[in-house]
Amino acid sequence: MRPANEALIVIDVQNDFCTGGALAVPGGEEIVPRINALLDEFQTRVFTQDWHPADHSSFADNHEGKKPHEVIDMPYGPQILWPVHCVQGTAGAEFHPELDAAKAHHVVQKGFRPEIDSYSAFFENDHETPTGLDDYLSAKGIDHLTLVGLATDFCVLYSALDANRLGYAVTVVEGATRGIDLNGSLEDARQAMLNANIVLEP
Ligand code: VGL
Ligand code: ZN
Repeated sequence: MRPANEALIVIDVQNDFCTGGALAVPGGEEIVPRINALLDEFQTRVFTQDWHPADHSSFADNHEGKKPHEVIDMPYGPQILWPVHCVQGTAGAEFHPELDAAKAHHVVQKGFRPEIDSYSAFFENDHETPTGLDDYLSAKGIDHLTLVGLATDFCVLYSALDANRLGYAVTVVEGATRGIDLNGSLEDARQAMLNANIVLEP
């Protein structure tokens, strides 16, 4: 068992990010057994859940003439457009059925405001509006986070960088992540995490 100052953060292991899902990450479901094994090592386990309304501004379908992976300018900066995914209350938004989700102590739902996306477990994409996770962890005296989940180059990356900026020691278990890899984003993500002194474990 890890000490009480450590927490496991399981990012977006949801059906829509697994094979057959609306925004499938190659091999997304392969990480589930590894994550289930890790859960028992940690005294604090937090899961995040991408949780969008149907009219969410990150969906290409909600922008006339736009296709997934095109980039638009939002008031908070550039935003990649995605296929409709993880719509609140749909099967695609549920955790993968083999993930031991009952072991979560706290679930952070994010991306529920139509006008702003939220990749990070800590802040929306304006890098300002907090999700409350920092307060939750700080109140427990947690200062070391291990991150796993989907996708390495988006929600895991943003969560890891924000956690690092907030002063947590951050480890990403790469073998328990999978990436989308848009235009080299997976290698860029690895470099950004290494530059921030985030520990990448196999
Ligand atoms: C994610 C794109 C859109 C992720 C979520 O979980 O990495 N990526 N929404
Ligand atoms: Zn999303």
